[in-house]
Amino acid sequence: MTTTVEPETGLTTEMYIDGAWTSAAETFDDLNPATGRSLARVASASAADVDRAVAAARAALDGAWGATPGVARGALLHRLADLVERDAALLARLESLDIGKPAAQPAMLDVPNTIATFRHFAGWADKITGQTIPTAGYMGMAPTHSYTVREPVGVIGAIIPWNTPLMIAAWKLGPALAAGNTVVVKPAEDGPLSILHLGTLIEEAGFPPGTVNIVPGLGSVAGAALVAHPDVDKISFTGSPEVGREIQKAAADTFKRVTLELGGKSPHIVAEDADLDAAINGIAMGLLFNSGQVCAAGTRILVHRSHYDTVVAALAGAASAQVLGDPFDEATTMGALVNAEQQQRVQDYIARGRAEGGRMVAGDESLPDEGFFVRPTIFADLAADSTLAQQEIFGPVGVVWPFDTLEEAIELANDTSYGLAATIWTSKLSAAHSLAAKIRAGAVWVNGWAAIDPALPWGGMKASGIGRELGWSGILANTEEKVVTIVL
Ligand code: TXE
Repeated sequence: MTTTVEPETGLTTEMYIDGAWTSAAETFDDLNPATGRSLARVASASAADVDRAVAAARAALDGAWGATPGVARGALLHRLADLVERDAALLARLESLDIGKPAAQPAMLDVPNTIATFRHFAGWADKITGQTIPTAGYMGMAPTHSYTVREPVGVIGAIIPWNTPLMIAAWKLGPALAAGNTVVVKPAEDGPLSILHLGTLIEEAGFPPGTVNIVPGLGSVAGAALVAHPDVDKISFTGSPEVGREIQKAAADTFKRVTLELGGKSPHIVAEDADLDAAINGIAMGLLFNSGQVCAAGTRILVHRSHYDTVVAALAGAASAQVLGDPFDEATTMGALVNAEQQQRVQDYIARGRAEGGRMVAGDESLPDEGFFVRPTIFADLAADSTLAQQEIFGPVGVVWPFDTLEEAIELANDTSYGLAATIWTSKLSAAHSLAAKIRAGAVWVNGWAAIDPALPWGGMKASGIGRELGWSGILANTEEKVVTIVL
């Protein structure tokens, strides 16, 4: 099979600092995952470029943006949402080109969710309130009138992964800007293009220069410079646990606030009374969407023994039916992985699954001649402590187990270092609530996978990260609380 995606002309590839598009001394190659060929040479920000971006962000905070009232910040976020809506087709195309997603996926999720996120946080911008707190005047102290205010944290470094770049950039920009912060965005090496186009829309919307700066570049250079920078107040990071751990350690030197979203190994529990067709569809989607490169991918599939053979066979069928190829070919249902390293990493995991005694019920079929593809792969009969059962693969690979009792299902579901999300398939309300209470995960979905919404808090327990994004929790994470006490 040959792919038809060709390099584009007219892509935005420079840095956006202090309201101006600027070239960098060095560039890096952004590859097209469907072909393995270069898509664009993109500016690679140096530590000095990051310095300029942080200085611009600080100046905007102390200047025009800091003086912009909530209602005006909300209006700008709405204007940005309008512009994303206007350029929806282009942004979706950029996401498919850069990440390899089948064209229908960014049009269905990434772009609409980005618009919804900016609109949701536009609504919060003039509604960020504190509390009035009664005090008792203990120990002979004078009574006081005390109240809290929520102030912006300051300059926020937003470090973005490549799996859903535009949407995750919006998840960090929306609450940060609504709350009055300024932001320096560091897109991932493999997914800068949609965020750079978003930069042109931020400029067009009329945010004051320096409010949002975008510094594409290498994690070890631009990312590390942002994390170490003494004038950055907070890092909001989505990526691997390894880098998340390094960020938290480095942030300690300057007492930066951190929000970390570090992926997962999320379970599905299919109870005896589940609607099996809905469960099978949801599980297949949770495994195959974005080629499994989803932090909440449901890769640990726990099925009541009475349905085990049916679910294993149905998932094997769904995996084998996937058509891999050019994201712009309408027949394509699954794209490539983002780069050669991810492809190799996932292939190594599959080899490990076989070596550890897994029964491979789907996978191993032919691949397109070029591009970073991996066939969706399902394993049955692997031990619960096997590598594939425990480690985040970030590819279209699922492991299925039977269980006999819900207690056993909970134990298996929680038997992972991660705790981002879990999905329960049951028609019993009481089972849904009692399972939801016992699962250690930041999000529990019942009878639907990945029911995300900008109004709902997002983040993980255990190794899945620290802190929450989105909704009111996103506003809390982007503000500092100050108490003002007037002695009466
Ligand atoms: O992530 P990295 P990678 C997981 C997933 C995947 C694995 C590796 O399992 O297979 O991580 O992916 C920037 N200081 N997730 O290597 O390196 C980097 O430039 C500051 C899960 O791509 O963590 C990019 O912008 N920044 C995840 C971002 O961090 C640094 C999504 C993420 O890259 C840096 C992505 C440094 N020292 C991967 N090093 C999820 N939670 O959904 C790198 N970066």
